[in-house]
Parts: sequence; C-alpha cells; structure tokens
Amino acid sequence: MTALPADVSIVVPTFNEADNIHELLARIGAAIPAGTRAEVVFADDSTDHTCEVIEEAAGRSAVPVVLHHRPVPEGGLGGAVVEGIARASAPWIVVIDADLQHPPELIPQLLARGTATGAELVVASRYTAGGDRGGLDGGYRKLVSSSSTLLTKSLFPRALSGLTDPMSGFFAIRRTAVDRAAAEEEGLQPLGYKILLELAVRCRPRGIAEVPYAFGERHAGESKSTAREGMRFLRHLITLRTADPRARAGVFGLVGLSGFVPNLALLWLLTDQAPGLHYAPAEIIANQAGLLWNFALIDSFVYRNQRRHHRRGARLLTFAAVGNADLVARIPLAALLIGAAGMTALPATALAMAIVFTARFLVVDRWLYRRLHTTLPALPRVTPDPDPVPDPLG
Ligand SMILES: Nc1nc2c(ncn2[C@@H]2O[C@H](COP(=O)(O)OP(=O)(O)O)[C@@H](O)[C@H]2O)c(=O)[nH]1
Ligand SMILES: [Mg+2]
Repeated sequence: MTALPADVSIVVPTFNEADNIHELLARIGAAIPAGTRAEVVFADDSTDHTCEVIEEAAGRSAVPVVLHHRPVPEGGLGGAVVEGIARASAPWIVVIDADLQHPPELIPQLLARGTATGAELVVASRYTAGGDRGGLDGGYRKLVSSSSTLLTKSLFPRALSGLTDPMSGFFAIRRTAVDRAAAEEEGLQPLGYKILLELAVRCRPRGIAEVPYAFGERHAGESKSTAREGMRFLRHLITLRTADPRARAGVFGLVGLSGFVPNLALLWLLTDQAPGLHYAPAEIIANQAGLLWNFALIDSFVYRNQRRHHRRGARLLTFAAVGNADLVARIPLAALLIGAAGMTALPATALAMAIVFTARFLVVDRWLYRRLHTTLPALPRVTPDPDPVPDPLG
C-alpha cells in the first residue's frame, strides 16, 4: 500500500463505546497505509470505562491516539465533534462513528476522492448510487432518516445541493474550510447537533464530493439516538436557517400570521360562547392569546440561543408591550400618512403596517434577543498536543 495522499486526523466521538474501541483501532490501523501521517482523536463523553479502554488500546494502536475526555458534555455529540476537530492537527479531518457502522476501510477512498477532485468536503453517503442504509434497524428509523434528510435538503437547497446524505456522520473535510467558518461572526456553534450539516451550511466548502458506502450494523453497545435528540435536531435546523436576519424577519412574520389562529379562536369563544362580553375588551384579551402564542414559538425556537440578556418574565412583558404598541400605533400612523403625506387609505394602512412590523422586529431582534457582535472564537485552535503526530518516516 502506498501512503495516503495527505496527512489525516481521524476524529471519533464516543459515548460509552468500550466494546468497540479495540476493533475500531485495529481496523483503522489496517486501513491506513504505512508512511501516512495520521492520528486518531477521541472526543469522549463516556460515563463508563471507555476512557481506560482507549488508553490501554492506544498502546497497541498502529496509529497514534489522542484522547480528549470532556467531564462536561457540552453540546452533546455535535459539541464533542467540534472540540475533537479543534484538537486535530492534520490538513484533512475525517469524522467517523465508533460503533463501526462506518467502515474505516473507506477512509483512504474519501481522501483520494478529495485530492483527486480538489473538493474541500467528501461525504460518505448512504443515499448516492451504490450506497446502502441497511444498518438502520427497522422501518421507523429508515422513515425518520429519509424524511429528515428531505426536510433538511428543502430548507437548504443551495448549500446542500451536492449532498445526497447531509445527515451522514462520516466525512472528510479540509482544515481550510473549517478555519473559514471559525473566522466568521458566529463561528461554528458547538451546540449544533448534526455536525456535517453545520459544516456544510456555515463553512460553505468549496467543492463537495461523495463516496457511496453501506451503513453497517452496530458492532457492540446500543444506539444513543432518542426522541430528545430529534428535538435537538429540529432546533438545530431552525438555528441554522435563521442565522441570516432576512430569514429571521420572514420567520417572525410567519409566526405572527400563525398567531391569528389562537387570537381568533379566543375572540370567538369570548364573543359567541360567553355571552355579554363586549367586542372591544374581547378583542384586547384575544390579542394577548395571539401574543402569548407568538412569544412561545419565537422564544423557544428562533431565539433559543439568544435568551441570556433578559429573564423569561422580562422577555414576555417586553414582547407583549411591543405587540400591543403595534395595535395602538398603527391607526394614528396611517392617519398621519394620509394627512401629512396625502396618501389614500389603503396604501397608507399597508405602509403603516409595514413600518410597525419592522419596528417591532427590530426591537425584538436587535435588542431583546441581541446577538453578540464580538468575534467569538467558537472553534478555538488548541495548542498542539505535547505529543504531536509523530512522523513515521522519521
Ligand atoms: N462524545 C459523544 N459522542 C456521542 C454522543 N452521543 C453519541 N455519540 C457517539 O456518536 C456516534 C453515533 O452515535 P450512535 O448512538 O451510534 O447513533 P446512531 O448511529 O444514529 O444510532 C457513536 O460513536 C457514539 O458513541 C455524545 O453525547 N457525546
Ligand atoms: Mg451508530
């Protein structure tokens, strides 16, 4: 075997994978040709004896091993991979699961494809021609996998256009692409869940290639995929999708429209079902229901990561105050536009609504849930390990 075309750091997230470590390292060692500079970086959140097993297996591994254990598993799987990548020292980084559902034998092909095509990202895909997802047990897991892939691709048609398997956990990426994202305002969010999605959307790799593979059965232990992880995934999608302020304004508007449902439902209850309540107070009360609905959605999904500036009660009160001011300001503003600017009623009302909506969005987006504008090195470069990748050639 000739050496691989590039040096490589193999990042492996592990959570209680003790029974897979020996097999994994043996297969990686066999797959990486001698003369290649390689390292395996374990990003470990285990609560069992996986760490000890890794330390013990490292002594026998043909490829040098770096163990990064996190006492606090911030950001779960995605956070672990980001920290593993920060510790990787080679120009190519491969991310691979520990349970051998991803065949390590494919690593040379991923790198060969990347160097041959010049792509910055090479994804091992279950969905491209020749791929197979046989290892997903049960129709339910398959359905979840294909529908979330479809949803994700339709939300990011451009960034994911070259990817058939954006949810893959097995890929190779060039350091240059990762560094670009780290330099951006928001950096890579360690809280991101599906790390490939995060990298593809935030790093915008120059050139994407795919290599088909068959997703295998788990070697040992059990899957950590849960419904909770599913919720995390949905929140991750929304965070990524609303990274752009224009997209946030769009979502803000859609949420506002959806608020008409509880608003009108309560209005109907109060005026039709509870006889005697006058239309005006009913309208005011119903509007609060709409605002509460909007707040719940906005606060828990769109601005979930921006809530640190104010307590929940203060956020709700501000949100409601701005929402009610909207109602109060709209009519005088339209009157002003008609009187002072000589507009007719319809365009004046439409313009007043647009102005009030924009003002409301700006208060919420720029003040209530403001983003930090300092350049956060969300992906810190870690100083090289005391034991850097040794050059096997000498
Ligand atoms: N560090 C870390 N690794 C995790 C975490 N959750 C899962 N993993 C690892 O991520 C990989 C994929 O997880 P797995 O449970 O096999 O997911 P599945 O293949 O979708 O069923 C495995 O190597 C796990 O050990 C976590 O919270 N932290
Ligand atoms: Mg697995």
